[in-house]
Amino acid sequence: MRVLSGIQPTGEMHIGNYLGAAKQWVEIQEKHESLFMVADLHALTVSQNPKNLRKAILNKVIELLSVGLTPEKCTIFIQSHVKEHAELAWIFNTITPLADLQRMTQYKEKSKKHKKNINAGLLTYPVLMAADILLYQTDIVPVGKDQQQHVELTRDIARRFNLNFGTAFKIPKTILAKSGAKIMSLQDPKKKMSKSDNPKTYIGLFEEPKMIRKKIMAAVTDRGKQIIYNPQKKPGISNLLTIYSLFSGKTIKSLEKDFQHEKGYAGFKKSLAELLISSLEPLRRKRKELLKREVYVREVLKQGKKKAELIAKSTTQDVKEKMGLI
Ligand code: ATP
Ligand code: LTN
Repeated sequence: MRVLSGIQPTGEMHIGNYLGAAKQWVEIQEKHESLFMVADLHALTVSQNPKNLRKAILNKVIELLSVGLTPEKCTIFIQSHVKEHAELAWIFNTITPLADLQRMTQYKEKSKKHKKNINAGLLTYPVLMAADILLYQTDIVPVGKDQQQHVELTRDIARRFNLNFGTAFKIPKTILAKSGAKIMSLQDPKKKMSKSDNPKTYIGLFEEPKMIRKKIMAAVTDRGKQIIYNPQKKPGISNLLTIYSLFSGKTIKSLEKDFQHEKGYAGFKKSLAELLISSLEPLRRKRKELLKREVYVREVLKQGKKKAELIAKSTTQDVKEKMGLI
């Protein structure tokens, strides 16, 4: 089984990204041949400041290494370092109906949000994502719910190519995180935690202990005093219980029991803040260390590019031959 996933070099990773995506990636690299990439070409579909982007790309690689991806167990690379992504995306553009792209939810949402920059790349974003996935003959794509529609489109593109020109691609499947697929905002537990929101609404993975305490103590909770899981009636405390459970490995039922004699939320929140601080401490330490090792990080990327390129070149060669390019 081969696995591939990607993350854009935007914003700072938070506990939602970790519990919903990155934590699974760390487990997957133990079991399957895995490739993880920083989708820098995708990030260009909204306007970027070149100086900031340059920093953000390396930062994202450092974050991925800090959460536990390791070059001994998986391939870590930058999308634009492997030219075949852009090449195959062009080819896929010619077999993708415009109407399929126009009905994508992310395209509709982003073109509303970035009214002054509705560029062609925003529309063809999923075609590039299809190239990312299909280049590597990927079996499994672990992503959050928001990206599922793009993987469906990828499957359509693969089937269409195979039918018209002969079988060149595997048909990939999505896997979603079982629990933690949707961690909610600390300030509005009806909304998902999101890195483009106000920093008060999320806990960054590398945040200082003082800030973690402050944000958890200020998290919006519900009426009443009991620590009970009920997402409808008590969305705030339920979200905090989910986070507690995923970081401690304890079930929500046993946490309810542990805290049944509490006379308010303060004790529970304090305990959660300390749990987060100690769980995130190794990640924070690893990141600090990696920030001083740019040569190593660049070497990881060089090796990643080499490994990825080998597979990407062989697929592209086959595709070109099948299409009649000489
Ligand atoms: P943005 O705020 O810029 O939309 P984001 O926080 O939603 O960013 P992405 O970079 O789009 O994060 O997503 C990276 C991965 O994390 C994706 O697989 C996505 O599904 C997952 N993810 C994002 N937010 C959450 C969340 N609140 N809970 C669980 N998983 C999440
Ligand atoms: N669109 C994804 C990032 C991404 C990706 C991919 C994920 C780019 N290419 C290929 C899986 C497979 C996002 O915004 N989270």
